[in-house]
Amino acid sequence: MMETALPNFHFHDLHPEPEDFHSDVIAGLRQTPRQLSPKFFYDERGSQLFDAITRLPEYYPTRTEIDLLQRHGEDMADMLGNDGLLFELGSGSDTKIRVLLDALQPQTYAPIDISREPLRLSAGAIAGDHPELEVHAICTDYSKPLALPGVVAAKRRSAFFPGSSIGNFDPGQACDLLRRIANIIGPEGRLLIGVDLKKAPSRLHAAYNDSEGVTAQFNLNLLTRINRELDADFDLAAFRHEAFYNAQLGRIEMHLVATAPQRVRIDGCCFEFQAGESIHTENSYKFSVEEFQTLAAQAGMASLRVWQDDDALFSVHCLQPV
Ligand code: AVI
Repeated sequence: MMETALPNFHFHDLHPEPEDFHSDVIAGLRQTPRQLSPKFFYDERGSQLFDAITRLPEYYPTRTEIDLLQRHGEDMADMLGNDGLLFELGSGSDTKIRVLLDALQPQTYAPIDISREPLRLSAGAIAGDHPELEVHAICTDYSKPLALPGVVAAKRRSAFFPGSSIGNFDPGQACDLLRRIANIIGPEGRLLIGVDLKKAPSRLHAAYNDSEGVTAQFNLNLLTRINRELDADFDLAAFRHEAFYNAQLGRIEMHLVATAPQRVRIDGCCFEFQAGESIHTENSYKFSVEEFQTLAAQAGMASLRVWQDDDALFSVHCLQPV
C-alpha cells in the first residue's frame, strides 16, 4: 500500500498482470472469424475518444444514466444504505460516482481499475474533494478473480458498476463477473449496475455510427495501436468501421472491414486479408429488464429495484446476492 500526501487516500497496487497484447492480437487474428478484444481499445488516445463518444448527441447511455443517478440518487441511497463501503468497478470518468457519493455518503469509497495512473488521479481528486471520505483505490483487473486488501474486506459493502460495461462481456463471462461481485459484497451487500436496454435498432445503430465519425476513429485506433506497439503495418485507409445490431443475439457488433485485399505484417507474422473480410472488435449486449434479471438470477443475484428513464433507453438495477 502506498500512502500519498492526503491522509484519507490510500493506493493499493495489486500489480495486475500486464495484458499480453502481442500474443492476444496474433491469436485473435489467426482465428476464423478474426477477432480482437475490446479491452485493447483503451490506450491514451482510445480513452480520449471514448470520452468524446460519451458526449455525442447520438450516444444516449452516458447522459441517460447520469440523469437517472441525479433523479433517483436518494432512492438508490435508501436501497444501498449509508455509511458503508462502496466499491466501484472500472471507475473511468468520475462524473457518475460524484453524483452517487453526494446521495450515498459512504464511509469508504474503493474504486477498482486496471489503469494505474488514471485511477490514482481520479481517486486522489475525490479524496481531496471529500476529506470526510476514506478512499482506498485498488489497481487490479476486475475481470479476473479478485483478492481484495484486508483493509477493505470487513465492512458492510456495496458496489457500483455503471455504463453498461457488463454488456461488453459475453453472457457466460458476464455471469461469472456478477458472481465474483456477489462474493465481494457478501450476502448483505447490494450492487447498483447500469444496463443498456433493448430498443429500436435505428436508435442503436445511430449510437454506434455517429455522424461525426468518432466511434469509427475509436474502432480504427485499435489498428493504430497495433501498428505503433507491435511494429505492424496496417493501412488504416484500407479498413472501415462497421457497427450493426444483431437482433438474434441482442447485441451491437463492431467490426473493422478490409476494403481491399491486403497483406499485413505484425512483428514478422504475415496476415492476408480478402476485400470484405472483417475483424470483430466488440460486442455490446442490450437487455430487456427481464432478460437482465434472468442473467442476474443465473449469477445468484436478485433484482430488488429497477430505475429507467421515460423513453426506456437505459436502466439501473439494484441487485442483492440470494
Ligand atoms: C464501454 N462500453 C459500455 C461502450 C459500449 O457502448 O458498449 C463502448 C463503446 N463502443 C462503442 N461506443 C461505445
